[in-house]
Amino acid sequence: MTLFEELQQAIIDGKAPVAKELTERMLKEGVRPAEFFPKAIIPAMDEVGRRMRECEFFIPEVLIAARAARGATDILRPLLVGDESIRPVGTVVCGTVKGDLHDIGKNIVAMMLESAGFRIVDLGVDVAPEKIIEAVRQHQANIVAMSALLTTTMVNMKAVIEALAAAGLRDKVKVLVGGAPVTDTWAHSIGADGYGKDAPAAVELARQLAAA
Ligand code: B1M
Repeated sequence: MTLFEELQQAIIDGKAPVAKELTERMLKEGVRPAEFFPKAIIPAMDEVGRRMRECEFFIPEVLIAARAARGATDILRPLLVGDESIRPVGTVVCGTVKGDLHDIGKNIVAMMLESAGFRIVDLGVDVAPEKIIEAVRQHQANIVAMSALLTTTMVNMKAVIEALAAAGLRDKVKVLVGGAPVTDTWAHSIGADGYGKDAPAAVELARQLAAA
């Protein structure tokens, strides 16, 4: 088993201390922080999702796996973040939409955006449209990045876009959306400026939107 496979297994098994230990060991051995996501963390959580679908895993197992993934990402976050003295490429207000508590994907996207030079204002999960409006105003953000993992909460992305328009902010910010059930077609239909299928795509799109 490779160390990436061992880390995947530790996350699936919900062994947070093992996941942390392996992450630290792999970093010492020269693995680049960005490599952990496609090679261990994302495939592990995909497997957790498959087991949840097949009713092999229930909420407690999923939660402890998520906690183990978090153990690894907490170590990686500061390493992915760029030098703070560098002028930010743009300011992104991000969060998981109202009613939705999933934050692993959103955190990865936020970390990768941060490492690409964006200033991040992360509002967390279950974020109401009003909180986003307030943060856009307060931080003079130029991008709003929303994540949704549930088909039942995707609709709240539309509510945010409508709230931005009602507050007179729609032409001041670009809106980027993503999350497992979100598609390009959905993004277009709600009037978003772009859809990122994964974190690297979100970074690419955010760069284009910030430059536009
Ligand atoms: Co939930 N859950 N969950 N869950 N959960 C899913 C999403 C589900 C698909 C599982 C399943 O049935 N197979 C299903 C949704 C079904 C649907 O809507 N069609 C589901 C359900 C039903 C639920 C509950 C309703 C279960 C219940 O209570 N009965 C409940 C809802 C709670 C709520 O939110 N109100 C619930 C709860 C939970 C936990 C709390 C236990 C836990 C979340 C812990 C946490 O996030 N802190 C959890 C988890 C972990 C999952 C799965 C297993 C994994 C999600 C994940 O972290 N994936 C998930 C199954 C799955 O998706 N495989 C599932 C890894 C992550 C890296 O991927 O978030 O997709 P993802 O992010 C990717 C891309 O989507 C993209 O980039 C990321 C990196 O590449 N991306 C963006 C994400 N946001 C982006 C934003 C962008 C651009 C790209 O631009 C802004």
